[in-house]
Amino acid sequence: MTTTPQAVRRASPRTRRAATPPDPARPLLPDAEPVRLLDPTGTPLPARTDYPEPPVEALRELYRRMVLGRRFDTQATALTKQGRLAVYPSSRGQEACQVAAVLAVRDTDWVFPTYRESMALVARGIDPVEVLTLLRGDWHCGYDPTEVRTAPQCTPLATQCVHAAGLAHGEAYQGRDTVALAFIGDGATSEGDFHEGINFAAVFKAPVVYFVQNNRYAISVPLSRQTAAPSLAYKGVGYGVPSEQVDGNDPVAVLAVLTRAVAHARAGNGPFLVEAHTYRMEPHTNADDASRYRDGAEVDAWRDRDPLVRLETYLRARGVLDDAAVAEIAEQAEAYAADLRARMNEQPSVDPLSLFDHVYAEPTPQLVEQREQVRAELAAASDEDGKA
Ligand SMILES: Cc1ncc(C[n+]2csc(CCOP(=O)(O)OP(=O)(O)O)c2C)c(N)n1
Ligand SMILES: [Mg+2]
Repeated sequence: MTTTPQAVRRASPRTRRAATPPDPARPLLPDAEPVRLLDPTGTPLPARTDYPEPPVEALRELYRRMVLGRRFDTQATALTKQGRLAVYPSSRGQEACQVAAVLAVRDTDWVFPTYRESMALVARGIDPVEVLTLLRGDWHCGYDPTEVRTAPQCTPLATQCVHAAGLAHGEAYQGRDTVALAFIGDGATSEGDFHEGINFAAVFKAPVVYFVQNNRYAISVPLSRQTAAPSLAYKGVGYGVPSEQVDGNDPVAVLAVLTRAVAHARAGNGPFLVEAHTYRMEPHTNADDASRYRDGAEVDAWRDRDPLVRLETYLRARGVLDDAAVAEIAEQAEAYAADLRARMNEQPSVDPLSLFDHVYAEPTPQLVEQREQVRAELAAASDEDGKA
């Protein structure tokens, strides 16, 4: 018997449902709720098979680096008040994101930070004085990016998204399994470079994890004026990129979600987008007055969701962190801050001619000429000083 069009129309609801093709966008969409493994009091939530809890040793190391990171952040803010740093964008409150991100990748992977990520860079093991060189205004970048496989901190918003796509594509092209992790702010997802970067990475299946720290503000612009999307993670679907949302103040969940995102990229499945919901506790930088655009009650509500307290409570309850360990880590953090203070008090010696280094692999004739002009002016000034 042949099936007539009428017979198809009369088919049972079950048959009709079976005939509907699966929605190809569905697997790309994030869960409607951010992934969370600890509640705000540090109590574990039911285990999830899709996001297994990271090993306890990784969580203890996460805690240690978060404590060091927060101490570094407080010290850097103090250095701006002492005139030792030109500017500092604090990431206090974002410790879970900053530290879990660098723990989720290998030393051989590449990280693409913004100006906000100083804490992530020290958590990656880069010398804190080298991290602060840019913010002291001494040089473009204090560390050797190729040595530590970390791009210079990007101030032009979202440009790192295309750099990460290009690097990841190049590494894959040469047969290496390097992953690139690009940090992005909520505001930067409105920039063209974010969209161009993620589209390129998707088309060429470049192994990039785009990690959006949605800290609710782009300087004074709140999220509600930034996007009409249900969440920033939904920006992946239009490019064919799977995504997930995570509670950015739950350190265990951030590490679990990023670990899976990195594995997805490394396995050759292309980019992955993660949005972490978090909050910047301090002003945009030390030069900003946040009380002009957000009220104290909002800040207080987020103070109660402190990621460091949440992880400490959990690890203590599990019996894998005690008073002695907490005191020892606090002592390490004090020593770290004291060393940073002492070294930042030393007057930096910067060769003005180094301004021309590394602009291009081969300097242009104009740069060679300008370098010679500066050299001659400096020599003349030093002769004048000698005569005086
Ligand atoms: C292309 C570009 N436009 C504007 C700016 C000025 N600017 C610096 S930081 C910032 C806000 C960025 O907010 P967000 O992406 O949410 O990152 P956050 O500072 O919150 O970490 C703006 C507009 C810039 N640096 N680059
Ligand atoms: Mg922001």
